[in-house]
Amino acid sequence: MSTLPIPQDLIAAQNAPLAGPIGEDYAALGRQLQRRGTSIDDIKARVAAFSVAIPTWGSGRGGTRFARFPIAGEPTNIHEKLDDCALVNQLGRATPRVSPHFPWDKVADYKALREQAASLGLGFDAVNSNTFQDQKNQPHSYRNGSLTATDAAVRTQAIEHNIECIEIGRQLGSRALTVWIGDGTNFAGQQDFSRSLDRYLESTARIYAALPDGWRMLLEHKLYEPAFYSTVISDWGSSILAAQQLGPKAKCLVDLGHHAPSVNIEQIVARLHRFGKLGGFHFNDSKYGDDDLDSGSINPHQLFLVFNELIEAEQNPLGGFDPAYMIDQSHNATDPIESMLSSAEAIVAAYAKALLVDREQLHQAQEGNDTMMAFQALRRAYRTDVTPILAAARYEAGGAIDVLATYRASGWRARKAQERRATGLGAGIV
Ligand code: LRH
Ligand code: MN
Repeated sequence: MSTLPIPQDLIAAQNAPLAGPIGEDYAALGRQLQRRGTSIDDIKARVAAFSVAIPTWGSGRGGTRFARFPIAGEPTNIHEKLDDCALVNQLGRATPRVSPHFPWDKVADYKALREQAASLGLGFDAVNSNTFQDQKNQPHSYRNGSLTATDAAVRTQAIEHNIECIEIGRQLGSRALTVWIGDGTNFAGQQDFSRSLDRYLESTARIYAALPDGWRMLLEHKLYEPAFYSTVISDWGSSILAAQQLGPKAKCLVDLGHHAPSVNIEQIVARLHRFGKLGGFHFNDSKYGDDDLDSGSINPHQLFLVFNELIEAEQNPLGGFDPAYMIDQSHNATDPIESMLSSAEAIVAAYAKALLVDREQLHQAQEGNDTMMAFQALRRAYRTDVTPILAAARYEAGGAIDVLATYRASGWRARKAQERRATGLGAGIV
């Protein structure tokens, strides 16, 4: 029996004055979609079944290399992070899984952690390893790389950490390991591009060999940062070649912030699916670099176009379609819970709008080279306000019609500010 963070009747009280108006909006949109030959209830059912995982590190304030500005009542350990993530799911009803990061979320008893999560209605999605920071009394530093370091002892340490993450994930009920490494160079000539990649392939093959049945290894590419001249796995090309070399359990993870400005990410999604290597996503948004801003907050149209490709892939699954949907953001300026609530809603909205694309009309226009009608098939879906569908799905699942207003009415943050110790000033992502 799960003990949810706030009383359900608080949510019910907040919903009461909104249920009527949302019902009217839903009925009106239903009539509009009916005229398009689409059943709003079908879309609502798909929306209700959709979910995205949230990052444990997203429940606290994030920072940059310059500074991190904590807020009173932010979580100070994984147990408090799970409480906050459970509230995001209780209100939004779209985030029943969390993605943990090790050693940030390290505990002594993972069975107990799994039980705590289950009692909060949460499960665990992909686990994330961390060989981009040195831990206290760590035998070997990652200053010159991790899985691609020239020093075999450093590589072995990084490999063993990833295998330890798999073991932890197994205890938590996870079925995937996300491997992102910052390995790269700041100067031309600093490392040999091919020998670095060969060391990556050799190291990841040893991690791959430790994957239990039914597990996946998600390779996350990133153009730059922390390395600013070259990055070993810098783009989807390097990632898919490595995944193909490693084997069927290796797939590619697309972090929306890990590309050069104006790269066509939705096309990368289509390509990875075409070759059976679309493993998952880290949803966020960015204007310049890996800004880790709230999903849909800068470029909601791109998020829609990514989901448009995902619906096409789902309808044409080829060797299989089961990408892991996860959020990866750094909440430097908002209440992290509010950012995760609004980001999850933006992601579900992009999915719902993509479901509204008249694919028959789109494909016909594409085959007939009717460029404008092909574009209009997407645009008509994109400009549809799907708010009533999302709110109705949340309401019927016991969630909040207005997630932010209900969160604020709960007084959760103020209460936690009383209960939780203050977290220190600092800098960096967490
Ligand atoms: C790297 C990254 C990676 C995580 C980290 C928190 O930029 O996207 O996915 O491990 O952020
Ligand atoms: Mn990421």
